[in-house]
Amino acid sequence: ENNLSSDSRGALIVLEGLDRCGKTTQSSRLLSYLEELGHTVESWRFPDRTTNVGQMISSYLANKSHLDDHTIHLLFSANRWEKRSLMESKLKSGTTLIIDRYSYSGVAFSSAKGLNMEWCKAPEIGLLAPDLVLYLDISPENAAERGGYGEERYEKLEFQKKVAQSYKTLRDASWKIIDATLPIEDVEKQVRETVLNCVEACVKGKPLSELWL
Ligand code: T5A
Ligand code: NA
Repeated sequence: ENNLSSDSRGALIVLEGLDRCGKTTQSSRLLSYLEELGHTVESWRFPDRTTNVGQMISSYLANKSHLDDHTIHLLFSANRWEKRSLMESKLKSGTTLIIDRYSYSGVAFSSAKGLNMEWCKAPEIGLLAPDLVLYLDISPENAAERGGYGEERYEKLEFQKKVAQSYKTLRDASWKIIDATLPIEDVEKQVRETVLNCVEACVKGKPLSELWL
């Protein structure tokens, strides 16, 4: 029996990786899997493009508006802060959250532009710390081959190489590295095993904690 959330809080599970690594695909599969096991679970993503802040971010990513690098960094962070209290209440009421991108994306992408990493981390301090970060590991070259990049601002091979380097410096004990170059079903298998092995142990009796650890 796998009780991720019985008589305890939900787990905060984050998926991270380069553009095209397969986060969206794996989030929805993990959601269905945990639902089938009887868990209360929701799938979220950042940026949350539905809010006012999220619409500014979406316009920036589509190259329809231009913002100073620091300004857009703070908007990405604000977009997480506007969901923080809901996130906390969901987790405390036993809902597990699967989140497609989080603070690690915020820091990895902005620092890849040359912004100071400590400066990038500062506005994330006090957001909820994930119990588990699934890093979908793929080389920038491999990711670029997946149907090619679209029009979004960061979907460029040279930039993604810098993002991959930034991610490496952010790894901590909550991270599990998943081989994202395998077929979708094999990636899914690794994700399931990691979630079942780690999350119950992570969450049992462990209070919610805050970034930056
Ligand atoms: N950003 C984000 C910041 O700069 N700061 C921040 O704080 C945050 C939160 C938007 C951008 O914003 C940046 C990062 C991003 O550049 P987004 O909307 O999440 O972020 O966009 P992406 O992450 O780029 O979303 P993608 O759709 O490109 O990638 P996914 O979700 O990782 O990949 P997915 O699942 O959609 O799959 C991509 C393609 O690959 C195929 C899929 O079928 C699909 O065609 N695929 C596979 N092919 C072969 N083998 C597999 N195992 C495959 N898995 C999926
Ligand atoms: Na995506």
